[in-house]
Amino acid sequence: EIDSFPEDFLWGAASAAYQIEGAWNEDGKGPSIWDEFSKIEGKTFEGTNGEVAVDHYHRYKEDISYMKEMGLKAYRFSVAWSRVIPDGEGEINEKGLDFYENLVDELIKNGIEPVLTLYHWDMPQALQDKYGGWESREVIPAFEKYCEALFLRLRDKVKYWVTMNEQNVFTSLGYRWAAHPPAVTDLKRMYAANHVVNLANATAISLFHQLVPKGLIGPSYGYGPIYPLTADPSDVLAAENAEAFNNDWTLDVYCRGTYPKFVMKQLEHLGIAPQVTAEDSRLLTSATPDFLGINYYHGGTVQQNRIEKPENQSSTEKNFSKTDPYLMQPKEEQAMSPEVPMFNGIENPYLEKTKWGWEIDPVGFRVALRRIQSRYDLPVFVTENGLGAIDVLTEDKKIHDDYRIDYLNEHLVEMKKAIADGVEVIGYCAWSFTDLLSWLNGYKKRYGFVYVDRDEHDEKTLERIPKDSFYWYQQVIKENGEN
Ligand code: BGP
Repeated sequence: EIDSFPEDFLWGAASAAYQIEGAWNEDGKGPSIWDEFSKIEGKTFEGTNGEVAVDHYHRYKEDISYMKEMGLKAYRFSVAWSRVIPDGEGEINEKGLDFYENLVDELIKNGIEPVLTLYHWDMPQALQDKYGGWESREVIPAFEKYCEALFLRLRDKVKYWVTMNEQNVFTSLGYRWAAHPPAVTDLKRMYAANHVVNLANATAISLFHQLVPKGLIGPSYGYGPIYPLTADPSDVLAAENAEAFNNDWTLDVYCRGTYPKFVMKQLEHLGIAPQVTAEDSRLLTSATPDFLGINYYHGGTVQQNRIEKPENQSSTEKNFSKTDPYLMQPKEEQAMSPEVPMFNGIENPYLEKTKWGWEIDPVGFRVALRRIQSRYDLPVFVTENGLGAIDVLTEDKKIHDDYRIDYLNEHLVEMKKAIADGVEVIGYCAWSFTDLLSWLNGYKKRYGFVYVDRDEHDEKTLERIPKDSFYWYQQVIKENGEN
């Protein structure tokens, strides 16, 4: 039947190391940029951090027992680089590798397919200090060594691998909005870092294809389709421009090995383009992902820019407001942005928003999947999608999160339509399995199917309590999405 989910569809849920593990300095783990960043006053929500997080490091067996109860087919997690190589490039810490092998064994024992993310934003602090992190090509061999250690240890057990999580988001939050480490506002450095991440991604994929021929690997990209505000051709052009800057800029490199010419020309004109050598181009075109991971939360809407370019632009640091990572929304104060004359982010009058101002747009999910299929023709793995909300525990210890069920259900309906449209989707990982640390919103903004009893600064009992959505998703999986 054309409009069903495939038999072996991977119904999953996702997480990331810093957001769940805790045990930040145990068993030889080195500090990551997030361990350090969260100590800087005023940087994270109420100064909250991941030192304990939801203590998954010590409770992974309990967490997996809930996954089994739910009937989960796949679980996406990330490896903390500084657990495996504490200073990022030196000695391998066997205890770090052991933890992830034990986790993988426990998943497999319970019939759950592990999906392993190599980089979910927690660069070893030592590499940030020594080389400037992703800004420097020196981190590429370090990343390769780290990947090799994991490929060799886990290649017989893990089939699905993700290289980079949302490079568009971590580079723009790190270098454009100064909201994530290294917390600067410098577009030249942002584009330089993007290029190095692309090279590291391609290096990891090449090595993987040599060492793990039976496995599948790809990056996870935070994708949101761009809409024009009106049918005014200038707004339509603005949307094309925004799509090129926001999405093609990264996805073309992943899937075709080339940067979009239009964006490159603009960056060259402004003197902020990355340096791409002939050897870089050879590497980028030679390493193609096996699938494209997509994290979908929402897209964005733009209109032609109506802001006059200010005279005497200055490149001095501006007080940028924290903004939505999924859409580069050039504002007046962003005088140095190449996007300023080309498009202007604007509210979509047709869409409702979450408490955190994220648009709720299930149809956009179908649009996203279709666009990816037609532009890149690669299988898609939905590696994140979910609703952040304030969940209230009732007196009898229940969470009635019907809002989350509605949100997820609407997205599944659209995903199913996209599959019927001809998009090859191999799996869907809801964000997230348990509640966990939201990078900038602490433990207030919850996403999990399983509630975790803790507050910003009070670890309380860390008890796990399945929410209503847990039982709903259990049923979805049981019926293979045919509800
Ligand atoms: C994605 C990240 C996840 C997760 C999610 C929700 O960008 O890959 O790690 O955090 O967004 O974001 P937030 O916690 O900011 O609501």
